[in-house]
Amino acid sequence: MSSSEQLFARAKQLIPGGVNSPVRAFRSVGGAPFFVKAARGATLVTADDRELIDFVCTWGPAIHGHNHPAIREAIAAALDRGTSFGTPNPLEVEMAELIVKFVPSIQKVRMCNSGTEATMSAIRLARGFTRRDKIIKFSGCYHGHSDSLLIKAGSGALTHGHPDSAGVPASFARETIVLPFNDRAALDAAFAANPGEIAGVILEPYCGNVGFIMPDAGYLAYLRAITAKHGTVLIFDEVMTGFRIAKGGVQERDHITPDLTCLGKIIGGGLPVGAFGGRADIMDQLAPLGPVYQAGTLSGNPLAMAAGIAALKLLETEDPYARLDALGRRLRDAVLGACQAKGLPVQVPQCGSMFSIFFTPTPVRDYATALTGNKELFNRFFHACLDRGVYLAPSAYEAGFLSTAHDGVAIERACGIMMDAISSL
Ligand code: HOZ
Repeated sequence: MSSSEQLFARAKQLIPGGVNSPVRAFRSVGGAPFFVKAARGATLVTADDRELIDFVCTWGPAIHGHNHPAIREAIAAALDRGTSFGTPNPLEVEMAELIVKFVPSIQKVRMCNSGTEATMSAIRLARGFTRRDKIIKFSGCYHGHSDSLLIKAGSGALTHGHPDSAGVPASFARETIVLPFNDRAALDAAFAANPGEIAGVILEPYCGNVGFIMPDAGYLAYLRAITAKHGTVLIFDEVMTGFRIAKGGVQERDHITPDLTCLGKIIGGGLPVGAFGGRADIMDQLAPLGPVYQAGTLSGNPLAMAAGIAALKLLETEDPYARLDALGRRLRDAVLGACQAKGLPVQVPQCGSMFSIFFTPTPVRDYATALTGNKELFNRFFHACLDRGVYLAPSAYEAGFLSTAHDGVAIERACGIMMDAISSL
């Protein structure tokens, strides 16, 4: 038995499914997960001493690669001063200043501990601010696992065939209207059918939890206009895209100003974190200023703030976005070329350091077209890559991520492996 197999056998005795987050269990792609004992740069080191080129990047945070020296030093320095104070600390202020500086729509920000907390709190805030109950989300968008949002959800929920989770009361689900992404007529109809009732519209402006999907030209501007017209709070979930698509996220790249934005992942530099922010008049409805309650023992944790500040400062000094996009295009072209040579229909949506691979002739622009991807073929591709030393997300419905560490040798090696994997299918 390998070390990973032994660890998984022990884990399954005590942890449901042997994992602390469902997609990690490999159930969708088949086989058993490997355990990782270390990571550096673009590489994971498994419990069995295999080295894998990693395109999961801890599901997005590791934009500088794993275990970057500047982030490690920042954490070590913070550790010397203490791990948690339960009082305001100076690093929270520095983090807030950086977020407000870079994310165009954010005037005030509140830190929390995960993307799920950020989206859950933003929804409550939108409801408290508008004094309305209903929200709109889009099928395939995943905003963490709170009750209002785990309906027609992507990511692990879709991967495991439960886009509507058990345990969400029907009465809660009734307050969530689910629409197809990229469909203006569906938006018009939902607002017409629920006049004065919709508190917020939440979306991943570039979807990353049903594979990677970009909005049609003008769609985000349409959303901005219709929500403004109806006094509805527009919430961008930029947990994945924030500081990744651009320093200021999709809103900076596409020049759209949402009312609230949810962040996570990169802003924690690899430690647990979340944040939500936006218009000052909305944010000031939060306790202690206003009536919308939200709190957290570890919110603004000094270690997470130190790691996140180091990660954001590196983005400021290195400005890696053109380089990351070139790496993304290199990978996309390699996959497209290999599939063309093999006669396999494929779609490879990519923007900057996010991408995904759908084995389908159909352009992917929403949940329904994402499902046209050949999942069985994806699973064989996934394992062919893994056997050769490249780790992709173990699901046909997750995005891939690149980091600044995927340059030179790593990206060329990964492209060669992926092309060979495709020719083996
Ligand atoms: N739902 C996460 C990605 N979209 C998976 C997180 C994890 O398994 O670590």
